[in-house]
Amino acid sequence: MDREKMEELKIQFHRLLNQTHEFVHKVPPTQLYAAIGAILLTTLLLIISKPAPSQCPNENLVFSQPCAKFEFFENLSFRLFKHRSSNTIVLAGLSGSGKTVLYYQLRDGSSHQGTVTSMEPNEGTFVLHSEVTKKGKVKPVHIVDVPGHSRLRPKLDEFLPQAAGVVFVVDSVDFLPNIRAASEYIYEILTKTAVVKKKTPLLLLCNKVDKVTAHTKDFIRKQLEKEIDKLRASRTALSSADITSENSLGVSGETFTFSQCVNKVTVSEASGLTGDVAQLEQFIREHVKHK
Ligand SMILES: Nc1nc2c(ncn2[C@@H]2O[C@H](COP(=O)(O)OP(=O)(O)OP(=O)(O)O)[C@@H](O)[C@H]2O)c(=O)[nH]1
Ligand SMILES: [Mg+2]
Repeated sequence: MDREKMEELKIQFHRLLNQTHEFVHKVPPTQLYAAIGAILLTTLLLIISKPAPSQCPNENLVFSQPCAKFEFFENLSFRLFKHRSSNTIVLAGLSGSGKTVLYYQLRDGSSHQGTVTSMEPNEGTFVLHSEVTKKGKVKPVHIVDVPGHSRLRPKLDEFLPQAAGVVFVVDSVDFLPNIRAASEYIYEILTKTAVVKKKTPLLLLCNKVDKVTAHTKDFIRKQLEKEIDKLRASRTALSSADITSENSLGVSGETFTFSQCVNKVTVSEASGLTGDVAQLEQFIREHVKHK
């Protein structure tokens, strides 16, 4: 009885094989190769889509070999099949506002006191220092610290299109003498097409609050709004002059407030020097979600 069943199965199998053979011969070879290629690629991507947890420990250097390999294929698969959510946060602001100190606080949990004016963007992909001991899936963040020197600011354009968020660092102590320059820089960022189109969220981070002479974040916000309003009026009047913005700002006929921006603008405080960066980390995690 069993033998009979085996024979029957064999016959059915051969029939199926013949049918497949016939079908394959009917299909044009190009279509066949494309189908095989698609199957192989999908299988490959499925196999490598996630590393074993042991391959990606919560370490600062995510470019250890297995993770680098994983990142490469992850990038590839996301680019091919879906829009990859960005993990880039850009730190911008005037020279001396404290961007590099904040960068080190986020990365190492220390201020690396005595930083000098940066001549190159500081860039790295790492697990935030405060999250290193966290268990589970902690997503590394790509932080870019763009120097405030006016000659290096065009570097910002390289990073803005891929930014999940922009942090504009303000020196809360030396705020008033630099208000014009800070407002011009913020105006420039808020009118960039890359920011307007993608509605990139902006955090105005009032830094150096450890100093008693630091201005409050509400004062800083209001003063910046007033200054940007003046700037907007003069820019509109001079629209045919060389200072042209990529996009207009706010609502015409109304006094400028950050709430009029197409992107979300929030204000919070920090002290890079003393490691008070909780509000900055909150902003980062709001826009670079864990996996
Ligand atoms: N009191 C105080 N000083 C700070 C704080 N953060 C930075 N500083 C000081 O401010 C100065 C400038 O800090 P940096 O981080 O180098 O400034 P930056 O924004 O990177 O400047 P550029 O590279 O020129 O664009 C340094 O002397 C820091 O020690 C802070 O939170 N509190
Ligand atoms: Mg710097």
